[in-house]
Amino acid sequence: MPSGASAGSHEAHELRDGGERYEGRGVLRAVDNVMGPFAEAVIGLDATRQRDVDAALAATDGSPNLSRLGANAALSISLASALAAASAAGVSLARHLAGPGDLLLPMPMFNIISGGAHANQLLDVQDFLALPQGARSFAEALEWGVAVREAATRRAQKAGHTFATLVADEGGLGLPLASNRAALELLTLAIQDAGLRPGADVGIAIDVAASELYRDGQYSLRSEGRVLSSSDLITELIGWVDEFPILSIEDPLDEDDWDGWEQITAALGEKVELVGDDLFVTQLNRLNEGIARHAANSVLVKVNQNGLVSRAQEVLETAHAEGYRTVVSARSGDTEDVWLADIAVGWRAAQIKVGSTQRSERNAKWNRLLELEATEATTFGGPWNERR
Ligand code: 2PG
Ligand code: MG
Repeated sequence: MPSGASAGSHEAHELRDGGERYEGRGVLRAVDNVMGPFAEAVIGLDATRQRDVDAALAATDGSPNLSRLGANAALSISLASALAAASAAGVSLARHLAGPGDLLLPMPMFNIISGGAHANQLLDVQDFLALPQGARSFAEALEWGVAVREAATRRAQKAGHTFATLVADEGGLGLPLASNRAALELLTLAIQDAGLRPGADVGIAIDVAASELYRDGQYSLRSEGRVLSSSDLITELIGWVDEFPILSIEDPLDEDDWDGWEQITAALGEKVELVGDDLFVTQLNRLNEGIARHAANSVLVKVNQNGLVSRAQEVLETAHAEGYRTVVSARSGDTEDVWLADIAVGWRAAQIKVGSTQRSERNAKWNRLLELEATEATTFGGPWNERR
């Protein structure tokens, strides 16, 4: 099961063993819960009835956030059920999830430079991503993503970062740059170096992961030695949007700074995608609150934040029905499993983010998307393609 280093505090509960083994991160208790109470609850159920399987898991746990038996334990069975149903029908997981509907290949977002919890806080902003807004197919988008990633390495090395071949948790470059703006500059130049036009072929997305910067009502940009109020941070981000080809900002503010979220949505929501990750944590009640308050215009969907496949799907479908965009996402701790790619395609998410074009747990998912493009009847889409 995936696991995040910069997890939101409202996520479903991930059960770890504690103690000394694996520095407390073992999952033997979660495995016991899979083999014991959860197995008892689902053996004999029809795997094609995902909602029934998930309802049985939720009832067996009995807590609102799967904190008794573990969301990681529950999700392993919930996903296994979807995979079993697809396998029994002899179709891909993407096709099983879509039913008779169309398969949509999502617009990928490639992590190029990493900061925050994924790169020992070298920079405050966690992800600087390339978004190949002008690509006409997933295969072309992937080529462009790789080209930008490679160009960024060369540019960083030329600027004196000898160790720019070493990678952060999601395969991006971890660089001790002077400021967050310096990372935006480097990424813009790397897009050019790759022979692509910033803001036309490839734009920029960032994940501020601002909950990690928030203490006592203030945001601290430690790499720049600055402490900002919520409205100062909004002004700062508006400045970045004016200066750089930024199309998407994830978690610009803390997970409970609802007022700040309302303000930034009013200021930028018409021109920039504002994605709630820690804000919504793939939970329907939090998404509904965001919709009611006009906070954000897009939701990050991570199935392990919820713990149940059908409930994560309900969040994505509610977002689509309410005009919010969707970005399906891997975690910083992830495996070479590829079901996430099928989920994004089967659920018709607009975008997907699984890290960089380095590290096998990242490339496994990009490769699966290539495979789906080659073997299934799909269309490649995303908000930016439709706008062109
Ligand atoms: C995020 C994710 C993936 P983590 O914040 O969006 O980049 O990170 O899995 O550490 O929460
Ligand atoms: Mg995030």
